[in-house]
Amino acid sequence: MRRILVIGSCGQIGTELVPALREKYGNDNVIATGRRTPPPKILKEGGPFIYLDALEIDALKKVLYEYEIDTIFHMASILSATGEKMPQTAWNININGLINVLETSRSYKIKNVIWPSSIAAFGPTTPRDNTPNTTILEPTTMYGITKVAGELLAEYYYKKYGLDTRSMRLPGIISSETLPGGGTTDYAVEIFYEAIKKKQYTCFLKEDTYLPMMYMPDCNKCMIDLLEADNLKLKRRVYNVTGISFSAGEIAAEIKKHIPEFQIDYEPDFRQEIADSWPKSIDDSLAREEWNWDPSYDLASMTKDMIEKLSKRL
Ligand code: AKB
Repeated sequence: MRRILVIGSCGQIGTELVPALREKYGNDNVIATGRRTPPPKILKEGGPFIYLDALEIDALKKVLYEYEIDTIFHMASILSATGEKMPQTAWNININGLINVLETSRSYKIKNVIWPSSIAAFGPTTPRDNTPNTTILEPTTMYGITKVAGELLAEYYYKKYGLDTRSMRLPGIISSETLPGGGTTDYAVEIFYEAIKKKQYTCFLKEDTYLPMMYMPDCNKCMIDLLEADNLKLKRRVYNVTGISFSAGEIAAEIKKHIPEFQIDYEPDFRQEIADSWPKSIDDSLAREEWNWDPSYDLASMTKDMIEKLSKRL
């Protein structure tokens, strides 16, 4: 049985990934950690939770040793929009945190490190439709720069030290438990909360902005499937993955089918430029071929499920 450390587990993905990992690997085998944010009930009560800052390498070493960790999910990251407000902090957390994880993993003989990259690794010079796995990586955001540097670092540790690093370039993640914070794709989550609570949403991207997205249950599946994939079948360390591509107008129209009074207007801000530098759709055929990546949700089923879950809670 694995002993898993999830760094940055109080964020949008971590709060749903940890319960999924606990279900598969056992509650006590998944150690959830957060830097400062008090953990949600589900993390605290479902198994071990400790405070850990990946920037503090000695604290990280102690946790790996004391909890006999063999697998790490490194989820702590500053996202694209916040990264543009504080680029130096984004570099510090995203890159120095990652280097600490890679270094300690190398010396503590960790079996697997899963570290998500992002569609933000692409930039305006990348082909935007059906973006291939291997293509131009010239991002124009600090977040994107940290993702490209991180991909190269993870690959470097694999080649030089044999550390089994695995990454997926995540698109925008849509989830119902914890709101995302500081990303460009956040609108696709906020829109559901506002549609249910106020029947109105002002979107910070234009109506015809297409971005690749994925629903949270598929994201959990993606993380676990890549972790469990046979290394002999993996021909690379970083994979494109995607679920659904839609525009802001299309998701609004889908929500309207369930909430006919819902109204949307568009007031694009600085995040529009970030969105315009990212792909509209992703070619994830290599992930499908090499580790059977196969997401389940489309726009209609994701929207229905989000509305059902949030309507009960809000
Ligand atoms: C963001 O919008 O910054 C993130 C991402 C696509 O990596 N959700």
